[in-house]
Amino acid sequence: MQTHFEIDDWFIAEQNMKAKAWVDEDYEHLAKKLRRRGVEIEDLTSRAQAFSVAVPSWGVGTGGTRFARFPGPGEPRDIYEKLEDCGTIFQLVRSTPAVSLHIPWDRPDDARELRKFAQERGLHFDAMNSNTFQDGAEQKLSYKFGSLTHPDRIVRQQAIEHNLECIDIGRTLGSKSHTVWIGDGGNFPGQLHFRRALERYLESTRQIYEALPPDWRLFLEHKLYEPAFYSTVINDWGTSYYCARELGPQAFCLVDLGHHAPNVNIEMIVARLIQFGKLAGFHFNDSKYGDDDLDAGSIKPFQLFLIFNELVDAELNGVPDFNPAYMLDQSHNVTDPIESLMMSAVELVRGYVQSHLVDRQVLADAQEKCDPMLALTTLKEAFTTDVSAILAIARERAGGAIDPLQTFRASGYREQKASERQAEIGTLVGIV
Ligand code: RM4
Ligand code: MN
Ligand code: MN
Repeated sequence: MQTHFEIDDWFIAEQNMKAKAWVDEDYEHLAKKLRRRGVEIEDLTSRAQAFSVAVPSWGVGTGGTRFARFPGPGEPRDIYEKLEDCGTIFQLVRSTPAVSLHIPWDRPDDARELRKFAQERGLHFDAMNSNTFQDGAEQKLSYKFGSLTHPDRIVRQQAIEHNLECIDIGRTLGSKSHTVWIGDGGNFPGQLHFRRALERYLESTRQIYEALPPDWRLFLEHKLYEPAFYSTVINDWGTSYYCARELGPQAFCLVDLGHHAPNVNIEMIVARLIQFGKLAGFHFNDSKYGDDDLDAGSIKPFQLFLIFNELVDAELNGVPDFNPAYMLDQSHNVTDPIESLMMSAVELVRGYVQSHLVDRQVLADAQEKCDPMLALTTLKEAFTTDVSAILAIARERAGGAIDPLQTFRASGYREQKASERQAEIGTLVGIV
């Protein structure tokens, strides 16, 4: 008797048969159009197949806001069930082979066993994430007034040790990076001594840095506000860059798209960090107002494209040691998290492939000849090209679904999980 429902590969193949003829026709047509522009479609399809983005373990549960959380049916109740859902996302879209864990939310009893469980689903572990923005059940001292920058040395020590534990777990899981995002900051003017708080941050992160295995990277994640509403210690990329430089060559700056003030030119921040050799990678999501954690590409798809345009430019330029880590970091409050994560992954591959369509020579000439209209239309030509057929064929060739959303819904996966995962998991307020 099978107790854990899985989508069969033959079911995916059967669903693909229904859409295959139309997709092939679209693909052939697009191939012809691209050839006119001197682009070989197969190159783009291989690039689409090579693209990968990590899924956050906390993204497969329904998120919430400060006001409420409305759980969906069949939510994963533990890390094993979360990995099952991550496995399903991977099976359908094929571009999400890695999972990023948050400790203590996903602290494994047996990290070796967890690694094996993931491997059996074709998954591996991406960056570890520490959590010193909440008080955990087994924790002695509170982070209410800070963690790595807390005025009390003993609290800072506790936060440092938590980060060391994350690295330790990550070693067993085969992870190669550790992300530090802290909520430390002040809610009122005068609450914090700005310079002293940053000094403490550096002093604490230095101890974390020193514990890194030699082949690991440390990712420092900035965010302008929330939970602190007046001042945040690591509030912007400049502060993050300063700290990464102070720490050393294994420290980099992570860009979460939601962690900037509205209208900030994020693609330019990306270019700066590439130029300074300090771009760690991304937490992809989208937002209208702040750290809304909406689905990637849902509000500002052109911005997403422009970010990929910088990344592809660096890739094609052969920028040394250019190796950005891609991850989704979203909170799904009103959608099925599996559907959101699948469709977000698809949007990232779209931005990546479209960026490869930019005629770099024409763009460079337009820049040199001070022709902003030609520069913009060159970008727009790539951005407005519908590459959906390339994405679909790339998924199909890798054994995934031509239409992941329709295939997921037709499989009855969520309904099956709703009956398998009966236990009440609560309606707590919060991000997860
Ligand atoms: C933060 C930040 C971190 C994420 C937490 C849950 O705003 O984006 O990366 O781990 O939320
Ligand atoms: Mn993030
Ligand atoms: Mn965030």
